[in-house]
Amino acid sequence: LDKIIDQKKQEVSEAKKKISLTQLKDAVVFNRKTFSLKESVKSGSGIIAEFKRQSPSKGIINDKADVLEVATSYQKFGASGISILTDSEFFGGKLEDILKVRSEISIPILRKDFMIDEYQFYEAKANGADVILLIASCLSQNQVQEFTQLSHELGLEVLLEIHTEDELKHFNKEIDLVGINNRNLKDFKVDLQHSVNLKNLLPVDTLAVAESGIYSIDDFKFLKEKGFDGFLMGEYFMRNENPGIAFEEFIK
Ligand code: IGP
Repeated sequence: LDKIIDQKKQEVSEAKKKISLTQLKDAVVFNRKTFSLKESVKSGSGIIAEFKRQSPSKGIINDKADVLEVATSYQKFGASGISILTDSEFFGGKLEDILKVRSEISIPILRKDFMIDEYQFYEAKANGADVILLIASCLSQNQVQEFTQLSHELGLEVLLEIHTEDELKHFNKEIDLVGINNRNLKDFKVDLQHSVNLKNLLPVDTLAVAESGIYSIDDFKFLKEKGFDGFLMGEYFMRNENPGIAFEEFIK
């Protein structure tokens, strides 16, 4: 994780040299009205389907699928939102993937990345994201608060990712959705029951998203029964040559 953060800091400082904040604010997309993930999770399947080419723990997952094709199918078959990895170094993603699909779909898009600098929130907005991820284990409580405020000023919603009881202190009532990562980012182990226990420590009206390691209908049903509102799923769909069809099969 430290390695990722270091790399990210470097990337952000490079990006700042190439594109100024003013340029980001001048982007056509910057002033668009965003879609609400909160609303769509409440009213739909709750599944946030992810587009992810590779990851540090799994290596290459799918380097052939086309982001536009996949995103279009995810929407068509009933996803509540789409998560797009934009980290290039470790996940093989790019910001332009969001921009590319933005005008073609009308469900919220989560920019899935390691957010550590204000600049990235402007980037997210300028490229068509609706929601951003804040990972508690990468940020101080103060940063979470400041970044949440900035996100809201920009019209972006916030998904706060936690994994431990200790990280509950990063929660505040301004946060739109809380993601509980079933996967420990340090050793990559998946434990669904651990997530259920954590969820039960949150205020009852919190919109809770179960993240990662959902590999079967049974996993999904279990988490739904335990009261999760949202389900962030990537690998299960992306492993297939055609992730959109895999999603269709799963949801019917
Ligand atoms: C999806 P999975 O196991 O379905 O592919 O997981 C998503 O939860 C995972 O990609 C993720 C992630 C993250 C990736 C959750 N939190 C933080 C990068 C950074």
